[in-house]
Amino acid sequence: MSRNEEIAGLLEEFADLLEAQDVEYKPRAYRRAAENIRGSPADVEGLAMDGEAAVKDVEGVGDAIASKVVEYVETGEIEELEELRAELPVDMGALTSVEGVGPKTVGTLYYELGVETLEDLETAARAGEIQEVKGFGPKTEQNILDNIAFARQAHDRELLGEARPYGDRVRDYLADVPAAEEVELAGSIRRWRPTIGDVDVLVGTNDAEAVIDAFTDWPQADTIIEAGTSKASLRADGFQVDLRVVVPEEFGAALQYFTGSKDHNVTLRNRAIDRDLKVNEYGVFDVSEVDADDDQRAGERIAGETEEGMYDAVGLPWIPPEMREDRGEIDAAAAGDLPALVEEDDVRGDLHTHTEWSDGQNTIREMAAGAVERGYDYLAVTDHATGPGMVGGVGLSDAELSDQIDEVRAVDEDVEIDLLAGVEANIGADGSVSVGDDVLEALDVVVASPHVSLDGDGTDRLVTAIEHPEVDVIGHPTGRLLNQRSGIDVDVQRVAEAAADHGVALEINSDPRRLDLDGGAVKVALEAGATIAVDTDAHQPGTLSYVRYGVHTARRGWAAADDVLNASETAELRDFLDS
Ligand code: DGT
Ligand code: CA
Ligand code: CA
Ligand code: ZN
Repeated sequence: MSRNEEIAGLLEEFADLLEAQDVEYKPRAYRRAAENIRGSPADVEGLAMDGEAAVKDVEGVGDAIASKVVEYVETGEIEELEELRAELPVDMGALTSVEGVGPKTVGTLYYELGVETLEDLETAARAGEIQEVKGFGPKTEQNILDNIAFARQAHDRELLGEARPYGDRVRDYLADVPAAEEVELAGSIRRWRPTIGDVDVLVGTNDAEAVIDAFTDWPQADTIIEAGTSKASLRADGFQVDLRVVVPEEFGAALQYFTGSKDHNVTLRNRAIDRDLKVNEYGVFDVSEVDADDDQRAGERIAGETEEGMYDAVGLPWIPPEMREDRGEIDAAAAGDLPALVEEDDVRGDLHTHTEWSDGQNTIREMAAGAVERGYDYLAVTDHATGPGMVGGVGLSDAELSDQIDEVRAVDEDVEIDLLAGVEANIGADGSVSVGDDVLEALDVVVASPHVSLDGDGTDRLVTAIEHPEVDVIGHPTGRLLNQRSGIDVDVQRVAEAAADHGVALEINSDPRRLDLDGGAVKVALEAGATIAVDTDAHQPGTLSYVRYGVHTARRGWAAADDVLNASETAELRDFLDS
């Protein structure tokens, strides 16, 4: 598993701290390098082991940054960053999560008022100290106060897209510990919830001590929160990681229990009770002969080693973790109606991507190469159209879109996949679509997305866009940004019925900051007969890999491959787009 995300995060922290100290230019360079490392298909840790020159192959990475990446990979820290952290001991992540507070503000408030944490910030704002600082006023102070509550609640949970690569690394690390017989992630991260409270990991072993020792020795660990005989918790890079250790005979039971969700487990337990069985984290027990219930392991143990065995003991097939949200999955399993969920390999292309024609970072050709590398059959280029919500000249005019169609056709001649000419048009507050009809007609794919007026009820607006004869896909339908804004309210049932009627697909935007639609909405949409498109909204080839998060979100919505537009073959896709 690549450590690009982690390295990018460090460089971003570097940039923030430099910016807080009013350093010019450098922060921009660090951010650019971070973004390129994050999106790089190459394993930057591997490059670092080959030396600085290899790291400099990544675009935007010069001598200074390359040497820091190598230093980090070799020693586990960057001295200059450690010094900056000591000089500015602020909780940058928490403070900058307050809307309107950037790294510069954090620096100023630290040097002027000693603000280090969100609590300090709130105290200072309430005491009226912030409005006294040069460059601030009563209005800024009030804004900060208003935004603290939201930031505080938002900061409790990490994005799946940040936590999951981290979880995968903990799991891989523990899997290499000789005493560990089985290792699995559990909890919300195994269910692929869009946000994660903590990273739960479970190990089956006959030598708990060895596993816990190895865990607390994990080089990534910053603080050990607790270390007992059967569980341990630590903090690393702002994540809390909870380890539980069980004997192999009880691994399946513990995995089932600690995967949750709580509601799923309650429904499962009730089903067991109806059968004179008891389900808990130690196994499934036949308690028909047991009176008192104070021993958790009382009764005849009929399952516990595997998760399949746990479900089987209560008369059910194994239920995929993404479905375990108590949305009817236990009844469906009992009836033999579990869908065969879509898998990442079923996806044959991406229908929402950007290039440097709008705000993407790469050429059409480079994006196409990224899609070829993923083994796709097709890729739609859907740069932003100009219109409401597009600032700074990002969006393309109708004339530019026409030029782009020619360029897409030309590149299509040279590449192994089918390139589709598309656009991401803006859905106005009234449901209008921001591109001329003749251009829309000439395009293969029209994605229409809301980018402005992202509050209140947006159902009518989306339905109006769906009724537009040229629209094929509704992009990120609610416009939500996780931990930042909730987006428009949508009656998914109504929107999905309209989408089904008009042959329009509803997107799962796989960008970890969005995951929009979410799993619950996908389930409603599919039941109403709609088709889903799992798109990445990639702005560079590397983030085509976000499809992973979209596919698992689709699975949370019970989607099978034939519910997903871009799991279909090119001919079938074209039929959908043409009709
Ligand atoms: P999170 O961490 O907030 O994203 O959500 P989870 O689901 O990972 O919750 P967490 O870490 O508190 O616990 C992991 C799993 O363990 C949870 O999904 C179900 C199970 N579990 C934990 N505490 C309880 C409990 O008190 N009752 C039941 N039935 N299950 C529990
Ligand atoms: Ca958890
Ligand atoms: Ca936990
Ligand atoms: Zn978009």
